[in-house]
Amino acid sequence: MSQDELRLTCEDFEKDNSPEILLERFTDGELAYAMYASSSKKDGHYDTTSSPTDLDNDGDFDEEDKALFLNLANTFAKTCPRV
Ligand SMILES: [Ca+2]
Ligand SMILES: [Ca+2]
Repeated sequence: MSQDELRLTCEDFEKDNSPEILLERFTDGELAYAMYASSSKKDGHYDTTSSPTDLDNDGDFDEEDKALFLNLANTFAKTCPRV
């Protein structure tokens, strides 16, 4: 049985004084995919995602995957220190 791990990180790697939320998925310790969310208004509300990923494993990337990730990002963002 494989081990899946999800890692969420707050980091302002676009250097625009608004942190991005990075998601990395590891399967058996190997990075399977990574994507990030950013806040277009820099107000802590995450509404933009990077590269598409099939988060819900139904074979496509669509609004469901995007909504899933943005929900995660917005929830996690509440725990991030404010810059
Ligand atoms: Ca940023
Ligand atoms: Ca999908």
